[in-house]
Amino acid sequence: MSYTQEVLEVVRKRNANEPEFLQAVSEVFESIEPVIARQKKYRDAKILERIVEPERMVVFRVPWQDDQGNFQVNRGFRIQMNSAIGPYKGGLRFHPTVCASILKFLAFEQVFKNSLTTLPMGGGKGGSDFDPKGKSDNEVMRFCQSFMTELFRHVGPDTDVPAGDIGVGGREVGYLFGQYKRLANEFTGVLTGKGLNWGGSLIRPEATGYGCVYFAQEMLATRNDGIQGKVCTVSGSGNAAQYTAEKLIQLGAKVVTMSDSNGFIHDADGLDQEKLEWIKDLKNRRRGRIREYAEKFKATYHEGKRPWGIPCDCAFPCATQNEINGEDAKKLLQNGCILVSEAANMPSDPDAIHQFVAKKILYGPGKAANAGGVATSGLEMCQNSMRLPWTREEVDKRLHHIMVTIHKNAYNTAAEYGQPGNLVVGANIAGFVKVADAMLDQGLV
Ligand code: NDP
Ligand code: 2IT
Repeated sequence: MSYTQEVLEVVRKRNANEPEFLQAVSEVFESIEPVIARQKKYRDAKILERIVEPERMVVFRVPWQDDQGNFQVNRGFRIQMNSAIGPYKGGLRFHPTVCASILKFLAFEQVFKNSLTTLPMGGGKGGSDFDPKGKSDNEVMRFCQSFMTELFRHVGPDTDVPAGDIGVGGREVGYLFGQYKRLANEFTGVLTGKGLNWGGSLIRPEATGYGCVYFAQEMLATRNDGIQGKVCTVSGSGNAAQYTAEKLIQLGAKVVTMSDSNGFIHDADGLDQEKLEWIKDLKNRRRGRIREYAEKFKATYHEGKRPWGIPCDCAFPCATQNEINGEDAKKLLQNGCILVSEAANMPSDPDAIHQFVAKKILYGPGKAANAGGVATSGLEMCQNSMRLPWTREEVDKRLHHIMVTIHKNAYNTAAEYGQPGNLVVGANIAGFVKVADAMLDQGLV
């Protein structure tokens, strides 16, 4: 049994009830096998055993009061996974499914993703099983204040810098920041994704989606192809999905689907900026359901279904983990899909990934393709430290350059390890080596 497999066995035993975490670890370990085989130093220093163990996990009670005056209790988490190359950095997710397994998988992915961005950021993730759906702004505010009342002692601009993820957007970051500021008596860049009037960076809201499309352009360029005119399916209708669709529309692609957890809409004519603005208002302000799109525009609504059966050239999963399974992958491939660029984290399950890699389509795994979000968070931290804001053009130019660099790094690393075009292997190896070498440099940490 190889060293990688030995450690994986131990990880499986120790975390038997954490399927998402085990899925993420298995994928990375499978990819880095050739590096581990070549380099005895990682085994000698037990780097794999260390890298799967969070440096620290904080779990806490979040008591709050709803609008009726009833007491409510949720569970809060922060996983501080790895600080070898910088302060812990990663989003907060508020969703009823949040648990240790999901946050550990996200924190683990974040370590390698942040390493790929070229910026000095370690990996972390946090959140709560709180469900913001159907809650009033006041309820969300009270929840966020209670959440930060505990979290504030564990975070800081040089320690751990959270941001948004599912269920955490500008509104939540605002309430969290306000409470941090009261408790710490400091105005610092402790969170990213802040409002533009109080330390936020231009392009941060757009960055995950725009970056994912820039990554897709880089993949297409390796085959002398471009995004213009491509029929694209997008899942989700939140932050990542909205700005993936926006950049695709700007570049002349045809976006034919969007979804939420209840179903998807199919607009065969394609979305334009006006229809997209309507969706932004629906989701960000009115907080309605995607079904309403089909009542307003000429489109069909498919309750309880995902959009992967709709024929497309390119697919952009922008909702959640494991939203593309083996069956979905088969449909996509049968319908002639040539590219999958992941704005979501781990949206393709292992069966789907193996099919995409085997068929040699252009496949951009989340930790590379969606790294533009956290990279622009890194740019927000940089602007906060300088106390100087950059223009929209400046941030967008840097984001674009970072996505080109991530693609080049993953592409070249895959070729170096004898698997040309396999960006799963390329991204995992490139992300891993930088962190592992930093851990070696820093001794037994
Ligand atoms: P949002 O909360 O803004 O939007 C999430 C979208 O995904 C909503 O349309 C939501 O539908 C849908 N969704 C959530 N859970 C499920 C589910 N279990 N099944 C089906 N649909 C679901 O979150 P983001 O757009 O920020 O996040 C989307 C993905 O992008 C996540 O995987 C996240 O980790 C990833 N990501 C986000 C980044 C960021 O900066 N925000 C950066 C990098 C990655 P509904 O409203 O019905 O719940
Ligand atoms: O998954 C992710 O990279 C994010 N949710 C963004 C994290 C961040 O710190 O901007």
